[in-house]
Amino acid sequence: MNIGITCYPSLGGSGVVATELGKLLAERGHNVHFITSSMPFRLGGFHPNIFYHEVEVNHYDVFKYPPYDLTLANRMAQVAKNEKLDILHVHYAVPHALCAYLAKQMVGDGLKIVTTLHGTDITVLGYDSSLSEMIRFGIEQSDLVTAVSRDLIRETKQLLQVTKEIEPVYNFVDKRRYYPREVSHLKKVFAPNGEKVIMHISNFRPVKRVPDVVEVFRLVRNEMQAKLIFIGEGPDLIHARKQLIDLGLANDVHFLGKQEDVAEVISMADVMLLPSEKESFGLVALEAMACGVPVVASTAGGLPEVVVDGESGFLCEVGDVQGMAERTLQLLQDEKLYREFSTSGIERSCETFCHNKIAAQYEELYLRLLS
Ligand code: GMT
Repeated sequence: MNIGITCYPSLGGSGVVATELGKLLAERGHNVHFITSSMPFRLGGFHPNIFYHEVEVNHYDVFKYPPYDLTLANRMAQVAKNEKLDILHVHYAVPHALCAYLAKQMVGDGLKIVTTLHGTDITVLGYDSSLSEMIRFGIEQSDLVTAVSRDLIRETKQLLQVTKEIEPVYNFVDKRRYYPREVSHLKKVFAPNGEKVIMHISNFRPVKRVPDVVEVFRLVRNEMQAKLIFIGEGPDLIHARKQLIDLGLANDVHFLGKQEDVAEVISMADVMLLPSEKESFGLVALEAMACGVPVVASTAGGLPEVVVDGESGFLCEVGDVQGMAERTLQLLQDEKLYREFSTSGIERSCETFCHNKIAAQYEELYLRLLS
């Protein structure tokens, strides 16, 4: 098949999933055309059947706001025609599903539009009345819609009164890269006295509840030697830094910033902490499980579909920092329990979220659409 993919190419779960899916589809023999505003950061390297079509937005004085959406739709239509695309798979409803709809109006019904909902396109933007009608329209007009968890489907239908069928297709992890790595050399640097490592990876936005991460760490640190590692960047990072200094914990935290490939870094963690307010899936939780790292997270959104409470991690109500700290300590202080959780997370990531299984699921949906 000739498959076009549009996503947000910079850091972020939806861009990661879209890019990794494109690479898998190319490995499986399809021609994959990325239509994005810049090179997707996870693309890396040379792939003989992956092509990149940049969306270049020109600036004219006549426009107060450069018309990115229209330029994207125009580029999608060009690529669809020139490359004879069968499928245009867009990740994130806004504006991508709408641009794809417009492109299809330009090239005709032969082009099939698949839209994948990732989370904030519904759980944040869906509440914005200046966008919600448009999001519903984009979903209804797509030939096929998928969402990364059942909880996201429930919320989409409830919030936007969408009648269209939405297929659940979970995110995946590539087992060839995500597995428990030997990282004693890194542990010597970041936890030189054998301290336990608690890790948080996110875009440090309010929905991630970064102050809860700091509070859980403080409660854990009261009981045992531990280090906190932050990966990623975002608006709440600066507040977390101040909070840690005020608590006298500045020497127990490492800020590693944005990391393009977290597969190795995650193996340094003993527990992955994800106390989010909203989380339609929680790719980081899955990546941690694949590396044998138990997760302590909130029960928000699709997290209970990823992490089995009491098996591959512990889930607590949003804001229950005391509970999260207790669960983290339980894991860190009970070696047998820790090993069981670690093994269970690895098995679950291989069975339910295996990269080949999910790529095949998308392939089947594409074929169903084309037949
Ligand atoms: O987590 C974010 O804020 C980034 C966001 C995105 O759009 O890239 O992530 C969303 O999509 C990811 C991939 O499907 C999911 O793993 C995240 O759970 C989801 N984020 C939220 O729902 C807040």
